[in-house]
Amino acid sequence: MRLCKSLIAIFLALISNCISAQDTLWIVRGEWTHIPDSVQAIRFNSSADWSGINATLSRASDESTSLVVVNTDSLSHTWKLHVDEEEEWAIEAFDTLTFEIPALPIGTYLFGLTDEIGRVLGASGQLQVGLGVEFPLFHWNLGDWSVQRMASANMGVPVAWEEPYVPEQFTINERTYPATVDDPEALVAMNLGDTCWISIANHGFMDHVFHFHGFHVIMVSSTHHPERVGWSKDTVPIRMGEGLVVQLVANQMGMYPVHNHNLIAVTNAGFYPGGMITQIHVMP
Ligand SMILES: [Cu+2]
Repeated sequence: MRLCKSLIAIFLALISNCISAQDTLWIVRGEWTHIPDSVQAIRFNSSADWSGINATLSRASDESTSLVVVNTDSLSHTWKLHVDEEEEWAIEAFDTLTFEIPALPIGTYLFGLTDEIGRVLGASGQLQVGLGVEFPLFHWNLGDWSVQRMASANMGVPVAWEEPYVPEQFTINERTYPATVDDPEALVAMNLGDTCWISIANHGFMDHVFHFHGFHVIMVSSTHHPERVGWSKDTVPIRMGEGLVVQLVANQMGMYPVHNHNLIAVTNAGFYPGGMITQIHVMP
């Protein structure tokens, strides 16, 4: 009887594991209304339904897995998982393809469309490998946006990459402050004495740097600066295209801001406060 119960428990655990692992991503186009100027955007979504928020993939470490990508857009795209070999894949309009995700060590990696429209319209998410197992996990996908450049790229106008880039929106998980603190993935809420990991990916077109108030974080992994693993810092640069993981120990109570140290990036179209600000809440 007991054996039977444990077999049922294992079976249920297997089923729930299958359900929770995101095996399919949909390339979806829609109107992005999370920033004040609503604009046409493209996302990697976790279902065929449009969401302005890019999906997150989660995989165990050191295990190769597969991923199905469904392109619901009327344009063909190319996409890439930004790991060592930098292999680029093409997917035709309305096509469905299966790809292999290689075995990877613990860390945060970026994936996203690489064709000009797909990239500028913001289809880019993070692959979390071996995270959320030991400690609770939060994640921040960083983005910077020129709405005018998005609108003209969407009309097929080639991007003038050599011209000055003046983004006016700065997002964490495709939201600007104060909406960032309504996002349970971006707001770091913890109990005193607990430890969490934060998985950060810079999908934007410029480098960013985050300042933590009240805490130093420890670098757990970094795609661009592996030599910094183990460093304890209160200010963390995240290079364009970088994925990194930091560990935060809630050793004091209270509410603390975390923000981009570049002051233009803490505004919404020039108005402060906005952009890349979130908070750490430590409760008793
Ligand atoms: Cu600060």
